[in-house]
Amino acid sequence: MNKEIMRLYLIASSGSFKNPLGDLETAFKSGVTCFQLREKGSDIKTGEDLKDFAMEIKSLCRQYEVTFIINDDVKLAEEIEADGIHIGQDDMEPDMLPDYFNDKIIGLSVGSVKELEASSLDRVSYLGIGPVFSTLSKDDAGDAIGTNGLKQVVNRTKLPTAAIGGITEQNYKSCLENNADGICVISAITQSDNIEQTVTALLQ
Ligand code: TZP
Ligand code: MG
Repeated sequence: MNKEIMRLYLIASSGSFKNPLGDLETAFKSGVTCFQLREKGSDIKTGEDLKDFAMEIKSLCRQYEVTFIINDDVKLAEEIEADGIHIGQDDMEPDMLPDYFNDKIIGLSVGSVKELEASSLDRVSYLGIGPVFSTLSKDDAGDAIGTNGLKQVVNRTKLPTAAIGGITEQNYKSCLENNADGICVISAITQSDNIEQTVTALLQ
């Protein structure tokens, strides 16, 4: 997998934006390189609604050459033929994913060197590492590992890496300076008043 896909990785759910498709289009047009649909929270889409929404995002992703990843939902990822799937430490083991994903991108969350060493990485394409800084976007994210924790994991893997958790315009460079291939954000972009400006800043 091309490491450049990790450069600016956005995660959002259908409820993250006031105008989801319009705001996503702005983000993609401005230079987001990878998008993960992570349908969590109070106001979520399910069933056909979710599938239709995911198909609309897929066509936007194709238009702007953004890689499209589905969080956790194996069935949805297969149905809409997403580019890949992202799984956490508490989800299905990467080895247990159906053969369908053999030629797809498989992302895994890792929070420490210990977790990295305990993970089965044969089928894993990239790592999401964090939370680097404290975050309000994920209840069970765990303690922040800091840029030191990030560096320790990054330096022990050859896989492409994206730093995640509490990343902002102010601190993103410290993640890249510690050798992460890219940054992965939710709130920095979903809560921005000017998505184009924020994306541009995160790409400097
Ligand atoms: N996994 C680890 S931290 C996190 C996820 C999904 C949330 C990141 O959100 P934010 O708003 O960029 O801190
Ligand atoms: Mg998960």
